[in-house]
Amino acid sequence: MTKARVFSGVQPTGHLHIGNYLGAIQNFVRLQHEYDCIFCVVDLHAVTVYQEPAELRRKIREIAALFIACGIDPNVATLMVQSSVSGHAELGWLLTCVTPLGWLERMTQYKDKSAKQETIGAGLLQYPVLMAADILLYQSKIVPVGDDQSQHLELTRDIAQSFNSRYGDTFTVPATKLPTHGARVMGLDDPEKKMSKSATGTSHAIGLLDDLAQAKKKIMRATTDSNPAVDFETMGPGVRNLLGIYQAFSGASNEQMQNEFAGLRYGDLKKKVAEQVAQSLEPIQARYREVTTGNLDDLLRQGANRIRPVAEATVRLTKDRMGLYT
Ligand code: ATP
Ligand code: LTN
Repeated sequence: MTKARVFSGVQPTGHLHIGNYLGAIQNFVRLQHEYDCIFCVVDLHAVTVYQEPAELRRKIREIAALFIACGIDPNVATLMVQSSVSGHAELGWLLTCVTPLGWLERMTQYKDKSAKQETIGAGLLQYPVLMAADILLYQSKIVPVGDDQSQHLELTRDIAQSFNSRYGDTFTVPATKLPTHGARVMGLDDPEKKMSKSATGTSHAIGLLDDLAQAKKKIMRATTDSNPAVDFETMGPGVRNLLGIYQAFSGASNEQMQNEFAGLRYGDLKKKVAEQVAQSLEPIQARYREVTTGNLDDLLRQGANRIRPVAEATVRLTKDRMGLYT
């Protein structure tokens, strides 16, 4: 029996942090043996805001190397860069033409990102249609992402269903796969805000490649609340976030969390979280240093070559359904 397809993408912007790992990449690693997985560095999404060209190229390789360092086996899953398969952009256009503008204007990520910019590129509005194209291009069934992407996944399903009902069955309607713990890791300095690559605070995020002593210090400085010790009934968002990070990295059950942390003073809670994070990041950083750039380019090219025929078949089918010239 053929395995169901999984697709997900990560943008080559900024440094990957533990939110990206716990929200998405940890699930990539878990799913790779059970499904036919494609993990993609989505560089076409990155250029919806200006990227310095040489830096962008460096970042693309950094993300691909981190995928491998986190445990994705390029002999098992397909690793690729979005812009090396032209079907992403092509299907993106075809789907743009069946997407009402109002659906895109409602997207909260668009509203947040456009509010921060003086001039807004049209690509920022179209961004979720390109994401839908990424997913639908490979007839993906499952899309592992963090919770911030749930709205974009709903839109993807709406676009697929609306195309299917207008032109006949064409696309698989995909399901969102969130992790049980770590679906929304919050900023250490401000637990009301999602941990983000683009935030500027020095103690906001823990990068996967952060110096481990620095990473521990950031956790020791994390915002908590005015209680002295962990109380599962009354804890605020900062404490909940630290416990969530611990549970997502360690895989501890709710009962184990209760036993280990109930009544623990915040200083000791932070020490345990800091140790757990350092212990989990250490092997990732060691593997990252072993991944070589030369091989990486070959792997990414092979990944794209292997999967391109699937993309071409979907674009051909879509064009055919729409009455375009194939
Ligand atoms: P930014 O962190 O700047 O908002 P992004 O979310 O746009 O970046 P990506 O690198 O493309 O960036 O995200 C990769 C994956 O990481 C996505 O599946 C996303 O849902 C997930 N993710 C991002 N931030 C978090 C977070 N704080 N907690 C859990 N998952 C996250
Ligand atoms: N929009 C996502 C990145 C992304 C993606 C995708 C995720 C682009 N295409 C396809 C899953 C499937 C983000 O900003 N995190």
